[in-house]
Amino acid sequence: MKIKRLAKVSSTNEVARDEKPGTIIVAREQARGKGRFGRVWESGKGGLWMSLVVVPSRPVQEYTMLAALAVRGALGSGFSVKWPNDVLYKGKKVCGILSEAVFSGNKPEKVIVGIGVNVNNVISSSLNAVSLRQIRKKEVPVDVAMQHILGAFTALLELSSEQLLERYKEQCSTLGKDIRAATLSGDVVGKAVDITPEGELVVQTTRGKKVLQEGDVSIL
Ligand code: BT5
Repeated sequence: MKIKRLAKVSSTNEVARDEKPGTIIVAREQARGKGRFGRVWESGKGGLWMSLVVVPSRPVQEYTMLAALAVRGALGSGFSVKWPNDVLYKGKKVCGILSEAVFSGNKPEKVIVGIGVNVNNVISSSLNAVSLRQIRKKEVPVDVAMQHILGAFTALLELSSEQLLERYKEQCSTLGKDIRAATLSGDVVGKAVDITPEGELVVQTTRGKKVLQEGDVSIL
């Protein structure tokens, strides 16, 4: 893949919309880094803010799973995947992923896989977040983190959808836990029991199973 390095952008996911599959946009800083549902993603200097433009050969949610597994794999033990799009260290968010499909008419033209990792950047104390520098107690080279993640991502692209789902389920720390999921249509409380092939979370509640397409999960 061709890497384009930029200084300051609005959001690497936005810049990536104009790029061809096979391109990676990486920026030192984002003025309007974004999360899901238009949330603000803090993206000061020293973090890894990148977007991979890929051919849409899989459903978009599979790229989020792939990216989460790649980051977890690259960072090593102690890190865990939280459904649907986070990598955590001791319950604190070190990475968030935002995958977006770009359509030409009703045909997906490309998928943009946005990966944000707190490496050496300063994070607001109001966030339940942590950086690699805080964890390792020293500066971590952003480029090295990026190369490890890209290597892991490329290797995972070899997995079939079934293998990817199995791997994701093995690594997903949300599964098997009693949770509360804040969804767009209200809170769901129960035990996280499965992930569907579509990447949805299955929650066993006192009133039967609920299948969630999105949500912010807290462990009870
Ligand atoms: C995400 O959304 O976690 C997706 C974040 C994706 C960021 C990357 S950076 C490269 C690319 N370009 C972009 O513009 N975006 C992608 P979500 O699950 O909705 O979580 C957002 C929430 O995480 C916010 O509402 C905050 O509570 C919290 N947050 C914001 N900045 C953070 C940070 N740097 N570290 C940890 N948590 C943060």
